[in-house]
Amino acid sequence: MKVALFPGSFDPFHNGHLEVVERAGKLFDQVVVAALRNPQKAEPLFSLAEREEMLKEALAHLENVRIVSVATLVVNVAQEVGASVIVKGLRAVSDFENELQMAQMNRQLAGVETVFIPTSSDSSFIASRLLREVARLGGDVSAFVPKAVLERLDQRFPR
Ligand code: COD
Repeated sequence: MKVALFPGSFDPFHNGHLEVVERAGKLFDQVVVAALRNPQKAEPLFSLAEREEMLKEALAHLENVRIVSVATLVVNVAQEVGASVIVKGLRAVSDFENELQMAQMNRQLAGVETVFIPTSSDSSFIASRLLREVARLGGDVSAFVPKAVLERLDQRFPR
């Protein structure tokens, strides 16, 4: 069975992420979506437990997808869940340099390959950072996030 790992901060999970999971689900037997702590980012808006809950609700319609949340190295998670491939989304050339470096490091560390899924133009501009900012300032992000995420954002930032 070919298992792929899709790791991210998912703070919050949005429709760009969803597109990557749905497309990866067609390429692999199982996709494990892992919410992780990105050590290079500031304190997250949602806790790991909250992000895991939102992921479970937003991805409940996909049979070959499972969710984990962990605070460790991506390659450790890949080994734990039996994934031989890491899936990443690519939005723009600006993503590439950093993603290439991580792919090379993860391959050196554990022999895990990385597969890049280029985003569609419909979702390439969506970024968790922008969604947090728009929601915090009272803007409407309903077009960019699954219902489960919108509900949590509305609770956090009542409009
Ligand atoms: N459309 C499609 N894909 C998208 C979009 C979009 N609009 N936005 C983001 N994505 C993709 C990203 O390209 C990324 O592949 C994935 O979705 C997750 O994105 P984020 O922003 O939620 O997550 P990041 O980039 O903060 O997550 C980074 C990791 C948590 C994977 C990284 O920090 C990490 O590996 N951390 C663990 C520690 C570790 O192993 N470090 C060593 C790395 S070599």
